[in-house]
Amino acid sequence: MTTDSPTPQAAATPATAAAAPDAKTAMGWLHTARFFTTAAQLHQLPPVEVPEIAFVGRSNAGKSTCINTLTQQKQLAFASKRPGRTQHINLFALGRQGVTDAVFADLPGYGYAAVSRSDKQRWQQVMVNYLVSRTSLSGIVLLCDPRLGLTELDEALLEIMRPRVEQGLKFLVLLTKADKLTRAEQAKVLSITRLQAGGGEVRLFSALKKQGVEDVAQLLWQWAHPTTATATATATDTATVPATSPTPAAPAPEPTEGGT
Ligand SMILES: Nc1nc2c(ncn2[C@@H]2O[C@H](COP(=O)(O)OP(=O)(O)OP(=O)(O)O)[C@@H](O)[C@H]2O)c(=O)[nH]1
Ligand SMILES: [Mg+2]
Repeated sequence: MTTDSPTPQAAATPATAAAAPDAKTAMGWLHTARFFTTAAQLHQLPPVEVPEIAFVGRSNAGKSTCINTLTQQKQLAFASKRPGRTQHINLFALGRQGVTDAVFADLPGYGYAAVSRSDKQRWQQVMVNYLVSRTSLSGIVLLCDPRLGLTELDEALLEIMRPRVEQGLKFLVLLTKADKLTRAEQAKVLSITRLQAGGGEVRLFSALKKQGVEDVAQLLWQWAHPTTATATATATDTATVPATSPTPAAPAPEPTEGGT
């Protein structure tokens, strides 16, 4: 059912996780992702009634590329070698047969040196407001370039999120661009980040080598379907999403070996 005036659902209600679907089901579900809306300000975002999962992290960490890889779509989110490419909160709707059962949010990155101080402060405020007050937010994927590790800004974000995580908000640290590391380096950074994440979920991911994709797909499916035991979307868990969606204006390149 699609409602005209959706009421945001209570955020982070602890719920029993559904059994993991097989990788094919999870990947098929992710492939249903379509552009929903874009906004520069939090108040411009429409409320949604379904679980919303935000992709956050430093600029250039690989957030947009990760969304494109998970959804198996080359141009859904804007990805670029140039840091600071994503400048709005972009929402994508997921769900079979046009019935939305989850929303992904691609957020602009932080820590991009070339942005003016006032722009940085304005954006950080938008992001903090979003993370603290977005009622539909039910999961966060914090993307991190493992060559940098969790930086001060990432730690600050973890601190801001702590109260909501304690209330049941799902949380995953994704170590991107794993193809840039040797196996030994991967193992080392995984164990260090696990300690830093305080027992939270941590995974290695490579858009280039498709490493970790199915595993993350299954985890996100579980996040989005906390109370259902099957892969079928429930009729009541819907957001108001246009039947047809505008397409992003600019193409997004595939990750390349040259990507930083
Ligand atoms: N080698 C490699 N490069 C990657 C991978 N993921 C992303 N990249 C590259 O990293 C660069 C930045 O990727 P984006 O997805 O635009 O990063 P972002 O986090 O969305 O950046 P902002 O929008 O600026 O916050 C691009 O050149 C990508 O091709 C990966 O898994 N492996
Ligand atoms: Mg981006």
